[in-house]
Amino acid sequence: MPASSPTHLVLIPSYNPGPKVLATVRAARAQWSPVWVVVDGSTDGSAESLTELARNDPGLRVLVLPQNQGKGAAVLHGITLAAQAGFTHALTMDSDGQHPEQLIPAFMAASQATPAAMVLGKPVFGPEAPALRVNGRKVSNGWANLETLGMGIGDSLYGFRVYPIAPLIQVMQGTRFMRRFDFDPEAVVRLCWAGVWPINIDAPVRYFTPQEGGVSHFKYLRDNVLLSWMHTRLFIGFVLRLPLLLWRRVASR
Ligand SMILES: Nc1nc2c(ncn2[C@@H]2O[C@H](COP(=O)(O)OP(=O)(O)O)[C@@H](O)[C@H]2O)c(=O)[nH]1
Ligand SMILES: [Mg+2]
Repeated sequence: MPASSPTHLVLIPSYNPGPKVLATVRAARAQWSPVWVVVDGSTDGSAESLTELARNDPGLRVLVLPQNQGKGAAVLHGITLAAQAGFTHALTMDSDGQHPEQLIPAFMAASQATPAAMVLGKPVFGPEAPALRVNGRKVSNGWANLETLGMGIGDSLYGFRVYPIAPLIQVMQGTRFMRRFDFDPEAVVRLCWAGVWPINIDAPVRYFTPQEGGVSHFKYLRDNVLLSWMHTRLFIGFVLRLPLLLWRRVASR
């Protein structure tokens, strides 16, 4: 029996996820109830197959956005409805089989023990992980730790994490960014600024070849331009908040 919670749900944003989506959602459901999937304007028939799966499973809810809006927008759609339904925390994970669904209970337990914090997955890469993705994130992590004055972000990009919903909605309502691939790093930095401290837990990440059913919508040039622009505006935000961050640093000693 999967663990079930009235406060913590699993939220899976999904955009043309490839052949692993049904197995991924089933594996998440085997660990947790409820699981919600936000189908983000997918054109691959996954909305239909997931809706069919949910028909016989009261622990699974499928929300369908008619047009693609981006990962952050899909998460915002899900957490807004989740908050209305009384949930306080959401574990986000990808729909393409890359994330360790067996760790859902441990991440939820960490969040339940410290509800004011966010619980961040710290990726443990296998030998198959592309060097470009492994090394590229070091740049984003360096910036994120500078922008938060070393509040302890283990990884800025990994989407396997538990967010407290109310501060995340508040942070997202305050900006028109964070709607696409800039969601994960901007969310951790802005939540740190809002006083939500990170807890880091190691979590393996899997990379699949296209033959194994691996799909990625990460576009190296487009998304790195998006991330560079994101860190530029976060750096400006950091400079403006420097007195607050320094004061908090001193006060926490
Ligand atoms: N890239 C992208 N992912 C989206 C979008 N909407 C939802 N997602 C989901 O966000 C997650 C991460 O996307 P993915 O392409 O796997 O990125 P990668 O794992 O970093 O290569 C997956 O679960 C996607 O299905 C979108 O518009 N673009
Ligand atoms: Mg992926």
